[in-house]
Order: sequence, then C-alpha cells, then structure tokens
Amino acid sequence: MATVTTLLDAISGIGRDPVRGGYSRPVFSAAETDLRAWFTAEARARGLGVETDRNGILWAWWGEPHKGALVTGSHLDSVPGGGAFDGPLGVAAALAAVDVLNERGVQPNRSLAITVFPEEEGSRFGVACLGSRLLTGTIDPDRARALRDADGTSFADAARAAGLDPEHLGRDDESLARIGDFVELHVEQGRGLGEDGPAVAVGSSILGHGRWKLTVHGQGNHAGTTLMEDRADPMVAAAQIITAVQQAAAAQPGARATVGRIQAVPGGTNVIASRVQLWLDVRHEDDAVTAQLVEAIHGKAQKTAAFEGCTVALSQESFSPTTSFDLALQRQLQLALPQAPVLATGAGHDAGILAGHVPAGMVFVRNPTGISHSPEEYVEDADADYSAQALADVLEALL
Ligand code: HGY
Ligand code: MN
Ligand code: MN
Repeated sequence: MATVTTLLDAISGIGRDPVRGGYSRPVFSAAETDLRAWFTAEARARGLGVETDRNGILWAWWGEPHKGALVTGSHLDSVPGGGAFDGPLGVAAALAAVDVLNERGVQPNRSLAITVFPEEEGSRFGVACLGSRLLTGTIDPDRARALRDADGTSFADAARAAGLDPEHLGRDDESLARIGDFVELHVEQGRGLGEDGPAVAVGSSILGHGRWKLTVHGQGNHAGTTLMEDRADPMVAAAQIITAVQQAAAAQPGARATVGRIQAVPGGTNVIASRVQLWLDVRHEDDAVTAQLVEAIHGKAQKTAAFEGCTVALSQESFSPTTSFDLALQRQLQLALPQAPVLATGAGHDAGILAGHVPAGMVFVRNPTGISHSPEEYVEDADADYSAQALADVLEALL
C-alpha cells in the first residue's frame, strides 16, 4: 500500500526550480504534463478509469462515472518556486485514501472520483482556478482562450498543445452534475494547526480575493542623457505605488494586499522604462472593503503617477468573493474527524469556486511553520501519511 510520502517522493524530482528552489510546475508545462502522466498511471494501477474532460480536468473513477458522485482532489500546478505540498498533497492523499478504503474493504454505495484541476494557481495565465472556473461557467471561454502567458502563448494554443479542443472549453453541465459532494484536502497555509493539537482541520470559509494589473506608462529614455528633472520614469512611480499598497492594507484591519510581481518594459539597466506592470493581489473577508481598498490604491496610484509625469491604468484579472463552505457537508466532515478544529483560510482553492455550484468542503493538514507558496512549505511525514487516513475517514462516511 502506497503512503502519501512515498507517492510525493516519486514526484520530488519533477519541475524543480533552479533559481528559487522548490517547484515551478506551470499548467501544461513539461513538468505539469509529467505529473498528470504520473497521476494517470497511479490511478490506473488502482483500477481507476481515467478520463480528461473538455476543460482539461482529470477524473479518475472508482466505479462508473455517475451523476452525484463523491469527488475529491486538488491540483498539480504550482506557483513559481512553490512548495512540494500545495496541490500535490491533496492528490497523493486521494490516491492513498483509495488504498486505505480498499484495505478496509469499503463497498461504496456511490461512485468516487479523484480530480486534478489545471491552472489552480493562475501562475501561467493569470487567472486562478481557471479549470474550475471554466467547468462552472464562471469565466467566459472567449476570455479564457485569449489569456496569454509571459511568452505570449494563448491559453487556446496551450490547451490545443495539451490535446484539448479550445473550442470546447467552457461550462460543462454534464461534468458538474457528476459532483454530488466535493472535498479537497490541502496543506494548511497559515499557522492554524499547532504542534501539540490535531494534525487536520475542517475548512469553514475562504477569504474573498482578487487580482489586478496596474500598468504605469512613462517616457522611455536614456539613463545617461536624461536629466533627473526631465524624466517621466514609471519605475519611480511604481516604487511609490508598492509602498502605498502596503500602507493602505496595513491601515485596514484584516486586509492583505501584495505586489508579488513587477515587470519593467523593456527592462535595461541603462534604460528609463517605457512602462512598468505591477500585479496586485488584495484580500479581505468583506468584498466591499476589498473593492474600496482597490479603489483607494488606484486613486493613490493615479496621483503618484501624475506627480512623476506618468499615467496609470488598472484592470481586474480575477475575483473570488468570500465563500463559506456547505454547512451540512462541513458538519459531516466534523463528524468524521471529531478532533479536527474548524478553520477559515486566506488562500483560494478550486473547492471555493465549486462551492458556488455544489456542496464543497475542505480538510487542512498541519503546516508547522505556516509558510506556503515558498520552497520552505513543510508537512511532517507522519502528518502527510495520516492525511490519507483522515481523508479515507471522510470519504468512507460520505460513501
Ligand atoms: O493564491 C491562492 O490563494 C491560492 O493558493 N491559489
Ligand atoms: Mn497555492
Ligand atoms: Mn493549492
């Protein structure tokens, strides 16, 4: 019987990031494709029938594909230089939980499927949870097809290269109807589970969050010949905007705002940039506060840009409102895991997108440092292995 740690060990060489450390496994890259192949082989080795739906979601069926099935799973793509557990832990735990259920001799009364969602992180095409958004029709497929990665490849072309028909992307009621209940097991991404307490928690809600792009336009010019007083340098405006983001969020209780990515165009040491792009991530439990915060940041950015002789444009890339998980399913998870505390999370998940359409819930696994989206993300082997037992307890109760 495979354990979660042996399953994760088997993929520990795939998609290592040579710069930051950890893993860079963007959707449909060679690394993510290898992981999808690994998952398919592991599922088939367990007698599960594997199919890919028209949005690139992998489904591994224990029993016949059926309406109203119990579905569990997560994602295999990562942020740039991410940890080993964000996504793969839920997939490996699901595979190992099938082994546990088989060993327990569980005879399911309903079909069970393990799903792997593409582009959960949005690290290649910018929109988080793209697979579950397409499935549920919460993104216009035309918009999804037109999304471009940093190299200019469209999502349509990347999907085609991955064997999908881009014309068939979009809301898939047949696949959605197959989900009776969805449970995602995931590494906890804060310090919600202490060393001495239980190793798993039941999820209650996901903090509302969104992504925006700020483009600061200036006058590209020569670093040596342009006097300081003659400049319209978008990098100088961008630096002040980043500080303003930090100050605006710090002044708003419960808010989080981050500029995690910046790009100067063209990006040359002796070149005053023509424009600078900043990507902004803002989160708060009250969606109205998130909107106000973004508006305030935009207003400040406009003033700062004008002072530097620049202009700024804001566009929204994605938004997910604060989402509570289905209370009845949450109670069932609590009954199956009576020691587990109930935790809210500040991280987004496919379970949050699905929660708007089907009963969805989450199980979180202890992360002793609380570090995530980083090579230092960590789960003890014993907790990783226990997560398969915990997920099996949940699935057995729901089967
Ligand atoms: O960005 C997020 O919250 C998630 O980890 N995708
Ligand atoms: Mn993540
Ligand atoms: Mn994740």
